[in-house]
Amino acid sequence: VLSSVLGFPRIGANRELKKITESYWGQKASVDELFKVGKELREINWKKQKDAGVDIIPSNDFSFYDHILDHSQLFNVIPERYAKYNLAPIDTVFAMGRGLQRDNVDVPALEMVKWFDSNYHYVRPTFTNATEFKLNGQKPVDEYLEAKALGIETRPVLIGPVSFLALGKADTDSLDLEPITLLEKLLPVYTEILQKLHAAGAKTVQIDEPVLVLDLNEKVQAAFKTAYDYLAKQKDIPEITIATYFGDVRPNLKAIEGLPVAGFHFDFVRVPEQLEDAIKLVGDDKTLSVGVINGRNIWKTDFAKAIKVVEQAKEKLGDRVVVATSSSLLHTPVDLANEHKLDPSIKDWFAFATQKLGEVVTVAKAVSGADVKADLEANAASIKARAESPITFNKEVRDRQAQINEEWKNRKSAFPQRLEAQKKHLNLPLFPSTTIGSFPQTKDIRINRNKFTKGEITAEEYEKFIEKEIQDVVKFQDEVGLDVYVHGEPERNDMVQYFGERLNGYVFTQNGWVQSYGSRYVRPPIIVGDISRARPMSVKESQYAQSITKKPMKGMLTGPVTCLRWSFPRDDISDKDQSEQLALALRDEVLDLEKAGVYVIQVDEPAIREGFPLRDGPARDDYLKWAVDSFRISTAGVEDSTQIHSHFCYSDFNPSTIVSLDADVVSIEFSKKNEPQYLKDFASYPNQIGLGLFDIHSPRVPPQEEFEQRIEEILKFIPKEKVWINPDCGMKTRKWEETKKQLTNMVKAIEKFRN
Ligand code: THG
Ligand code: ZN
Repeated sequence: VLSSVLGFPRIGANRELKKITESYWGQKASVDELFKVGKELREINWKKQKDAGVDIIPSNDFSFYDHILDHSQLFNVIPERYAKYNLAPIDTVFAMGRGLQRDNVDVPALEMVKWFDSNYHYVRPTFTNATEFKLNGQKPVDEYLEAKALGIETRPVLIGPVSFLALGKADTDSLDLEPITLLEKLLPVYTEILQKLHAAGAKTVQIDEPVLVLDLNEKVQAAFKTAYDYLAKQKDIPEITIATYFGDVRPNLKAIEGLPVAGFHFDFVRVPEQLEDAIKLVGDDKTLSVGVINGRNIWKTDFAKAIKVVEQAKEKLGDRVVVATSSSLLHTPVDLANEHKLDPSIKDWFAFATQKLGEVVTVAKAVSGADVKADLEANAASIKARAESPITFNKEVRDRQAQINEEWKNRKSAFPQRLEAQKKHLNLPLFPSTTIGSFPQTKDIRINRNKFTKGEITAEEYEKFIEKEIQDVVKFQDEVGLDVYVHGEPERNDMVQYFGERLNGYVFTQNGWVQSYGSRYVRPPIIVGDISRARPMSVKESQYAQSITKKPMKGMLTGPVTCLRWSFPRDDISDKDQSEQLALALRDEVLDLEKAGVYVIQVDEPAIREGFPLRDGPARDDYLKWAVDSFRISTAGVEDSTQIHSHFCYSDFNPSTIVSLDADVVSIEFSKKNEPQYLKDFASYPNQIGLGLFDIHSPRVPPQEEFEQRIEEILKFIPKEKVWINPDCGMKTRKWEETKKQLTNMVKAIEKFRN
């Protein structure tokens, strides 16, 4: 039985990819240096997999920014506003991914959205009526040959034609276009790239069709047959394995039954129940790739369980079974060997991407009858030690959870009464302006944080430094003329990591980076046990910030669902229970902030949408119930006159979910939403709302008139008393210079409307 990996993290064990791309963007590294590092990373990853004994090793899983964006570039899905500059291919990719404003170039980024229910973001393929598919270059072939030159045979990975179209959208100038209708025009380009791969020597390819785990309309369902029947008729192409992951394919089985392909890959970590149907689907001639090593978490695989699943498949399919990671390992940190501070007994519970390579191979060996007894025994001991560890359980926390009732979830009064109390208390102008929380994380901030972490400066010195930063941020907001201030979060690394580091029940890595988008990575903290708050986590900084200004200072917290989603959660208790534990800890924090004189408190829940079950059904209602409850438990304890804000980004949000949170003010990412419907959907939002006015991912500075146009557009749909003025998201990834210009133009644009 062969072992297979669907994709490996491309960022490098020491974030080499981030460093070189950011140098390149800053014009400190040449394109040759950029490509050289890319090549080195690919080589390291392939060799690592080869050395681990992996049989089927992926290629074309590398990307300098985003692998879906690479396909847009490869197939010439490049809107004219980028194409017209005739930039080098890699610069076109970066311009589409992050926007570009330089000399005579001025173009915003394409929309970026969540990759299924993960914390990875892809750049949405954006089609126009003028889209003409053709091959631009041959990245998959080049990378295949590169591996081959190293003596490593790989299986190239492509996003499938149906998913590529279905995950994309129509551009503003072509809103009537349904991307899936472009299928027939797209397929010849797939033939071409597949023939080139074949000519280069590739015998098989992995074609990802992850949309198979979503609810699909009839047109998209029908597209599978069209696409794969067509490809089967083409001469001289590699054998195709269709890969799905993150969910349940069963509702779409009809769409893929009998497709003329060599095999399928299913995720049996997420949905073990689909095994029987998967076995039927592959019939008596196809291969089933059995995803049993979790590509989305950091826990050691329970070998006994995994082997059982594979054995079941093997019983029916014999040699036509492959042992695989459930998905690409893109979503896991690179290597546990780089962690030197974890308690060894806890470290023993983890497997990162590199360790998971070994796991795939071991499971494949075990089901092939090789002697891996020692490995299996060691694994069983780790699994047992974790299950029996006392650090996973806290009786006080469980008792408090048992006490939660409806009262904990409801504010004292309904919104209209709260609004009156807040008007008196906060005295804000029409169109109040604010920012989402973070301000630029400068080099100076990072240097001082590092020094403090390493003990090179004292806690007092660090505190002084943070206070100085807060003073600067307050002064900056005075100058720009904002209404509700933030302290800028200079003391925080990541909004989830920061709180994780202050809560019991969590552990952290030193180097456990995972790509979130482009060159931006996160280091998710790991929940290992019941969660509780030892002491206030954010009060000191917010209280200090409020003490130096008369303007209302907004306290900034990360909501329970987002803390959960952006951590590596436990798999031994439910998400609901973990979220509730976080909610209780945050409730205490919210009340402590209020006690400290902070009367505007933002509890961000940008990840609430990403946890939404991928398919329609009762699981969604279940999820919404506990997710909304968790938010309400954290926020509902405050007085009417205290204003609760929340913030959402990175997804298409359903207004009804947001309504049920009952926050007084919500801010929502909006600047790249060009669909008028999205605005209409929020028109009836009952409380106050700020639709983000500019894209904070881009250094681009929209002129004042552009802000005025956006506001005017919004005012056509939303009554003026409800409208707040704010950016799309926090500004921590921007530079001060850009931030100043962007916010100044934003605030200036308000004048016209106030007058
Ligand atoms: N934190 C976490 N997940 C997230 C976000 C976040 N997912 C969605 C969205 N925000 C993704 N956006 C970002 C934005 C910035 C950064 C990461 C994800 C970022 N990372 C720093 C970097 O790569 O340089 C490192 C942060 C650190 O020092 O810890 O800036 O905000 N969890
Ligand atoms: Zn945001």
